[in-house]
Amino acid sequence: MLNRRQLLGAGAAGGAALISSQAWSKTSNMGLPEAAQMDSATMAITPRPTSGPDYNPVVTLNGWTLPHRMNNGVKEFHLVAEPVERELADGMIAHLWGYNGQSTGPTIEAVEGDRVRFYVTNKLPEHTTIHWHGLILPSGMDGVGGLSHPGIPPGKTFIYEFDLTKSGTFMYHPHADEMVQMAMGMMGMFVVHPKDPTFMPVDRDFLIMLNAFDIDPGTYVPRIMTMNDFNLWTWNSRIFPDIDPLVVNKGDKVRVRVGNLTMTNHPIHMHGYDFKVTCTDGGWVPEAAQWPEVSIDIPVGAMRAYEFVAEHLGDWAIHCHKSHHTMNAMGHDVPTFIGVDKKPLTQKIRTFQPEYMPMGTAGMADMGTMEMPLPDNTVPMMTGWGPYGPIEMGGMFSVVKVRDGIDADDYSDPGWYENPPGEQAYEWTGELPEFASNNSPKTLLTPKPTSKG
Ligand SMILES: [Cu+2]
Repeated sequence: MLNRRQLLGAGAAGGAALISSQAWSKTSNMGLPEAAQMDSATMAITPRPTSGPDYNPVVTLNGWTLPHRMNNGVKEFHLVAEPVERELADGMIAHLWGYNGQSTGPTIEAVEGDRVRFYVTNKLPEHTTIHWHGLILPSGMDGVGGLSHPGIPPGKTFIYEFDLTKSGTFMYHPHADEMVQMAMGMMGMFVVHPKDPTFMPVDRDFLIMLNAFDIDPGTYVPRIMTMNDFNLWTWNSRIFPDIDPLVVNKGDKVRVRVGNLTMTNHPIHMHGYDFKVTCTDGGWVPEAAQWPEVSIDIPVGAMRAYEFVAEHLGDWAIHCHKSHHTMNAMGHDVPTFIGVDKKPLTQKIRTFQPEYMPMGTAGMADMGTMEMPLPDNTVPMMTGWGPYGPIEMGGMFSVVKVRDGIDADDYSDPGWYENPPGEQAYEWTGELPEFASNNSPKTLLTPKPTSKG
């Protein structure tokens, strides 16, 4: 009979310590599951399952779901922690750490009641672990290096195995040299579908992981010591204008699940709709307790899901409402010049530097149109063109595109929304009516106090 080492391959010796005899008895001789790899930031649509409970797979913007195999009734996955190259946007590559070829890592999808087994291979230059954020599991499977189990040394494969006792939205990330490994991009989402397919079904189920990097323009590797002043605010390690749109058919019931593994909170604001918070990382919110929002704050280390029925056609912005988080790389030490006449100074500087261009006198919107030479491997601070001009955004921004007649499995970009006649703001060219202001005698409701003798 084969021993454990032969079954798992030479790299698994360290992992054997994790395997309980009970768990081991369920593992059959299938060797390591294939470690699927993804080489691009293209959204991959997962087909519905063909066996087991039915569920509607989630759609990870610019991401994918990790395939699994069944082994004696256990769902087996193979995650590989490794250095990766991630295209943050067209024209900008980041050298990150991630899983199976990408950062963020692939989404894990399984069903409530499943037993899951994760083979985790460490191809990083230092040890790592995986913490299954929000899942209820045995203490020794919780992935806190040094507390739950020893760190996974470079070159080794460990096994995590546990039952999925509840459905909901969870995350995974290292709990070993966490500051470095998370600043380098190691994180992913973990969705557990309800075993009852009639429990809170939706037609479209989108997934966004909020993350952030500090990468100087022209460089490739994040600065890992940054605590607050990140310069790239990303969704699934991607920035506007290259974050996938959320494409929706009119009338669809839509869920958006958002997880936050950055160093600050993000108020996610969606235009055109109000919606209800239906799930937190603690579980589903009963209908009577669901509260309406138009901006939902996602705390650090937390997840929220919200739902709405897509009744309103159009192109609706969805973004973080911290305005610095809808900008790409910028210098934060730029002084404010609004209202300052820089002409005399500009003339003086131009005698030494003829190409000098003053900026920011009327605001910073000119950044959206400027075609200034940038260092290699960066993107403009605000960018992206819509049908009516520059959108002047970056970072955590995308568009919810609600259209008539989109097929159930179609997530391709339908282009820009054409506003029906009479439904778009337009320029007034007539004479302006005289607006009363509150210093007009007509609008003074409270008579001024008169001095009485
Ligand atoms: Cu934000």
